[in-house]
Amino acid sequence: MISSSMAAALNKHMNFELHSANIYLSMSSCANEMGFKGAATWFMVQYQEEMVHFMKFYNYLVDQGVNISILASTAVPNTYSSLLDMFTKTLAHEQTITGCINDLTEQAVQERDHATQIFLQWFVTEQIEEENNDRDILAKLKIVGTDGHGLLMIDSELGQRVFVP
Ligand code: OFO
Repeated sequence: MISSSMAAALNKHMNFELHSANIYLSMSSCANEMGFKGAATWFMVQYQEEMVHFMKFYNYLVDQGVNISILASTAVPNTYSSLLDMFTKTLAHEQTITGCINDLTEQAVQERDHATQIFLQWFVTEQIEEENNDRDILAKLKIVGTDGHGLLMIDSELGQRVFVP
C-alpha cells in the first residue's frame, strides 16, 4: 500500500508520460511532412516507448490498489523548424522527465516507500539511455548543419530504429 500523496504524484507523472507520447507522435508527423521518413519512424518508436512508460505507471498504480485518473490533456506543438530543432527539444523534454523521476524517487525515499523506489529504478536507468541517445543524434546533426546529403544520411540511420516491446 502506498501513501495517498505518493499515489497522487505517480498518477500525475503517469499523465506526463502520456503527454510525452503525444509530443513524439506529433514530431513523427512533422518529420514526415518535412520529408524525413527515417526521423518519422524514430519518433514513432519513441511514441510507442512512451506508451510503454505510461502503462508501467498505470499497472504499478493499479497493482497498488489505486484508482487512476486520466487528466485533461494539453495540446502539443506540431511545428518545428528542423531536425535539429526537434532533437534539441527532445533532449530538453527528456531532461525534464529525468528531473521528475528524481523528484518521485526522492519522495519515495523520504516516505521509506521501498516498493516505489524499486519500481522507479527502471526509469532512472532508462533516462540515462534516453538522454544519451538524444545527445548522440544532436552531435551528428550539429556536424552536418544544413548539408542536405548529411541530413539524409542521418535520416536513413534514424529510420533503422525498431520498437522493442
Ligand atoms: Fe522519454 O521517457 Fe518516458 O517520458
